[in-house]
Amino acid sequence: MNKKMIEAHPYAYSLTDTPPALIIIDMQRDFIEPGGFGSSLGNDVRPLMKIVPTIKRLLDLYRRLHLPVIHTREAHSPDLLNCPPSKINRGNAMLRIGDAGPMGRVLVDGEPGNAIIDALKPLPGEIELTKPGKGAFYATPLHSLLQARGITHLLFAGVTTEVCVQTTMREANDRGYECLLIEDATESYFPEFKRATLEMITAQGGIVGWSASSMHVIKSLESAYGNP
Ligand code: TIU
Repeated sequence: MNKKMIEAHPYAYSLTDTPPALIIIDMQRDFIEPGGFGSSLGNDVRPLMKIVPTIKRLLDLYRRLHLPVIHTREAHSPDLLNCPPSKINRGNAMLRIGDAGPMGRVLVDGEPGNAIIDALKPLPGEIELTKPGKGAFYATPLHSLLQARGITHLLFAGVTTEVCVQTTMREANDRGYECLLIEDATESYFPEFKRATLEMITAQGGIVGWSASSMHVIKSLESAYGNP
């Protein structure tokens, strides 16, 4: 394996001199803890906790090597003006966006449930981006933030695999980014949807991008960007 490659599916992912950004999608209490938006939609949120140590390992590596990290949160303004009625009214949720729940108003910026979980809390200086949609490019400055830093390669972690992670990866792919989804750093309420997403992203020669294990990602980043 070349020094600047990650062993990946469907084939090796090439790194460049400009390190890939780690995009950590929506690791917020609303999706991961009982009583938030995820459970109000009828989901068992407990399986999502199991990726936290893996994401923490990646985050620790990124911090140690001073590589770029971007945290996202699905969040609406308190007046809900950036939340279309279609999103509020969709489905039959016990708690709708903007309603008061056990962790404050659901999916509203600044509420306790909207915060990123303590274990993965952004450090001062790290970019924490709020997004009103499922994709992190829609109605956010993400593309310009990345362009300003010359970043062309993105590694993805977070939840949920088939909703916000996949949507963001597809948005990024269409904008010309080389995208890789870290297999054991993403999770879904539906194991079969996670599996299907990994397959559909990497099918057809990597139609949306690559996937790799955190072990291979960490090993390659250490080798490419760590101290010699
Ligand atoms: N419901 C679900 O699976 N996901 C979301 O609503 N948002 C994210 O994936 N972050």
